[in-house]
Amino acid sequence: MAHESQTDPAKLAAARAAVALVQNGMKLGLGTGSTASIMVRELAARVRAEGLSLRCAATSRATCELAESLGLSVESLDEIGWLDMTIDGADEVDPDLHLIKGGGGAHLREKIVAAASRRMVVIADPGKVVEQLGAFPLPVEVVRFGFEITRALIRRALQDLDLGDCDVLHRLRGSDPWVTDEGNWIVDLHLGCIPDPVALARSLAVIPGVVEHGLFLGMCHLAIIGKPDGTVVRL
Ligand code: ABF
Repeated sequence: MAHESQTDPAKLAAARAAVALVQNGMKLGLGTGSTASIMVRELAARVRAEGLSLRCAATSRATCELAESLGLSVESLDEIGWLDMTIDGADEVDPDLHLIKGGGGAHLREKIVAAASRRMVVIADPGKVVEQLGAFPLPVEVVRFGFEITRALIRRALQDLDLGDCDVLHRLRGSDPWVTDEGNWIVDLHLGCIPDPVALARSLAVIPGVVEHGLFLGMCHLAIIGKPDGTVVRL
């Protein structure tokens, strides 16, 4: 277990501010990643201290294991149903609260959980705040069957949007390759910038082998950005 002294103070500040929004009886979605892990630890501490009764759904096996190890009750999303709030990290947050997620490879479950939530709260450090999305490689989860065809279709979609046509722009994650919780592979799109996230999201969504991309558009209701001095900014 990470101790507070080892924890990034900006991530801790964001996590604490989000956990302060949790109320007794809530149904909660638990995100994935290092910031979300800090949040899960803070949440578990609050539950222990205040005896809160919560029902939680996790966005990854890793988060599920962490939450259960800390004594939180984790159920499947279908057992719980609609959620009051999800608290999750992000790789990039733009001024419209559009996000890139999936650096941790969990964006498929993260998006399903976010879609099931009345409110999605993103917690992040200041390095995640950008003017325009795209410096962080955009993760796209793809099924293994027909992978090369799917990759060619992704490449064509990028060409059509003038987002480049070089193979190096879309790399299969991992040499093995890396496998998601749902048994799929991930292609990371190294685009540099995404001038029109809505158009790109639409183009990727209609490719048959694409399961889900890491653009979260119009899903985030509040971003809490922690600062190293322990304060937060709400976007
Ligand atoms: C998840 O974890 C992801 O969608 C995102 O890729 C990542 C952010 O991780 P961290 O908080 O470790 O930067 O939320």
